[in-house]
Amino acid sequence: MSRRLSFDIFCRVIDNFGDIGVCWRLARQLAHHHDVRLWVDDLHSFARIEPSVSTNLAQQTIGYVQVLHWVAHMPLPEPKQVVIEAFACDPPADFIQKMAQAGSLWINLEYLSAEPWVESFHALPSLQVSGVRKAFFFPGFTPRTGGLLRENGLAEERAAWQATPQARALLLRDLRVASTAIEAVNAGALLVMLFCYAHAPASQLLTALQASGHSAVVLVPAGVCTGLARGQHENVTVQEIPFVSQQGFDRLLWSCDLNCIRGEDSLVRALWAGKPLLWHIYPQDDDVHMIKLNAWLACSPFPEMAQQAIRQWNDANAAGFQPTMTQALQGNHWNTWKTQSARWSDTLASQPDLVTSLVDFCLKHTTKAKEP
Ligand code: TRH
Repeated sequence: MSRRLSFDIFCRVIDNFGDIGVCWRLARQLAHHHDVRLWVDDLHSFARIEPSVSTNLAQQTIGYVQVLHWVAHMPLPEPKQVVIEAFACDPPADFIQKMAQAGSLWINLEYLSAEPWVESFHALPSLQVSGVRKAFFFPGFTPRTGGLLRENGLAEERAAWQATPQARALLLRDLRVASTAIEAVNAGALLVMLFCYAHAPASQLLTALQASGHSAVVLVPAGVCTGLARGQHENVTVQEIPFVSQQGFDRLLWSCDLNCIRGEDSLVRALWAGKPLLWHIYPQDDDVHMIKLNAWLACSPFPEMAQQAIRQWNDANAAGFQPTMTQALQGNHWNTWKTQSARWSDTLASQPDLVTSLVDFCLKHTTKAKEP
């Protein structure tokens, strides 16, 4: 058992659920062995993905994580040994001064990218005016990056879940999915998760599913793709479901045959599901996101038809998406996509996970710091 460390994690919710999604997974995993305090500025977004969060408390403990509502002018406690700011979210200036006095190690957890430059920037130190030691920690898809968030025993948990089809039916029933839709899935209809941004060509996806010859049930979390009519579209049922906890979300992804996911955290979770996926990447100015998308596709083993469908799913005009996706869902294209998705999941899971790499790094750089 390695030395116990103490961590502060700062999370500022810019939009959506990815900021808190990543921080909450990180906090929960670190808290298995370490002392963790999570600062969050938006408890309402947090409560959408973690139902045990109380939105009116300044402090609360959830599992083994101490959660602070991060607001302006709050009393500032003594910093922990390691202070992680997620996505350059700027801890308060007075707190940084305290970090300098306490000798804390400061880590900026960066966004996930498969671009090749990430390997050379990962874990680089940078001297701060405050005198605090700061390092940039990059998640990534290769062993020379910080890796991906992955809990111990996740593959076993997924395998046990997938070996129990009744569990999927019960989960769908708990989410109030229509019994006719559950029966269709039990009889072999494709189960599809649709968690994307509003500009995704979702109606083209329905047409592609219709044209591919599969029956399908498409699950859409509340508030997502609000322009897409819920209900029956020929052989495809669009079923709205409520938001669920992160654990419930994982189980949904493990249960689906095709996962349309977005952002950062749900991409990683869909990779761990090992099923074909359509990534709707977070859009950035000047199409910078397409560079990120192409870098990720270049390191993926997905067949060309699937890669093209993913590019077109993200294309501003969605040109050609529907016919490509129809083909990608059929015959050898679909079978190869399924096989390669499972293989890539296993390959990525054989690499060190982000928390293991992060803790190793912190153990090396905190030997002289005070114990928690
Ligand atoms: O919600 P996202 O689009 O979030 C982000 C933010 O926009 C962020 O600013 C941006 O930088 C980043 O994307 C790239 O997508 P993401 O990252 O997949 O986060 C969604 C989280 O919500 C993830 O942790 C899974 C969780 N979730 C649940 O726990 N339950 C649910 O029912 C659903 C639908 C999602």
